[in-house]
Amino acid sequence: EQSRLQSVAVLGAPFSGGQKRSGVEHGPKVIRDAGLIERLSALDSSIHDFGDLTFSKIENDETYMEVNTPRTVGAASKKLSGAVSRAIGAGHTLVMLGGDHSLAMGSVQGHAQQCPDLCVIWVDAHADINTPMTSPSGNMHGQPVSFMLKELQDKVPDLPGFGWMKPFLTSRDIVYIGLRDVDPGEHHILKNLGIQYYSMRDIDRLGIQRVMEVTLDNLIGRQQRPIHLSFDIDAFDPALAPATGTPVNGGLTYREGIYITEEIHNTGLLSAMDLVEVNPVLGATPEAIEATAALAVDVIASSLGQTREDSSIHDFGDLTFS
Ligand code: B3U
Ligand code: MN
Ligand code: MN
Repeated sequence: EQSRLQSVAVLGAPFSGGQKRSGVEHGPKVIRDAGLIERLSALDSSIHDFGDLTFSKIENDETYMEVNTPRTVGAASKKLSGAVSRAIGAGHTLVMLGGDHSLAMGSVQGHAQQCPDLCVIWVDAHADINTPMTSPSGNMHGQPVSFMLKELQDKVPDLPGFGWMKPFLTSRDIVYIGLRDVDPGEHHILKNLGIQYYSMRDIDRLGIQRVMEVTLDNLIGRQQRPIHLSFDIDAFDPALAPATGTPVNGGLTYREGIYITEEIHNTGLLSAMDLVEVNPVLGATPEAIEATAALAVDVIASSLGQTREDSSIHDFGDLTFS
């Protein structure tokens, strides 16, 4: 039936202003070149490629309270937020291709405009919950979660470029998976707010199956609600995803990563996802770049229903007999 077909919108966000290493703005191109749209077209959904947003550089974007390029980052996320909100409002499941992880401020906020009761699963080596005061780098890709959380409202100053954004999420609405590089200030926030997280050590202890069971039970066990998956490719081990800005040893295996996305798909509640931090300029060889991009495609396809058990139906056409 036509109306039961899930409709997926793919939106590129070639933006790198949330950190200092150039190249991550080419993420959308390499993920597309790795065959994303073709792979999604094989699934039981209709695919709408919305192309890439364009972001303009803001001149004289001076550091503010040690935050780098706040106006540029704020304007990019504002634009992304509007596009995401429209796509979700039109009934699509949204796939955002980054770009650096500061973009999640825009994508999650835009998603929340349409779905105020959403919850977030943040798969990452990093917690990205520094405030401008705790950030060791001043890079906004290490801070997006602090801007979303209501409980941190007093801890996050009003930055130029962020007048459009008010905190909209509570600390009970987010779960982290894959953490292994958390700054002291971030750890303090996680503990203080009682935020649920599963570090790589927790995955070692519990296994990924149990981690997903508890994650989903906590977020959607009592009430069904839309899921926003924010997937940073650096959650994977650097052996699998070398082309990224801040690789950290000891990451997710391929099977752990895909198990996460399969379980999220199986809830039937995935409403939007980000795939961020693929940086082709940082791959040492063409093979390293292609492997990272192919992994990103696998993560997205699996989130949207590609399984390891049953490949989709292939139409071999008709034989002809003479
Ligand atoms: N926590 C550090 C490093 C970092 C965060 N996110 C990434 N790296 N990718 C920071 O700068 O906030
Ligand atoms: Mn991140
Ligand atoms: Mn990260």
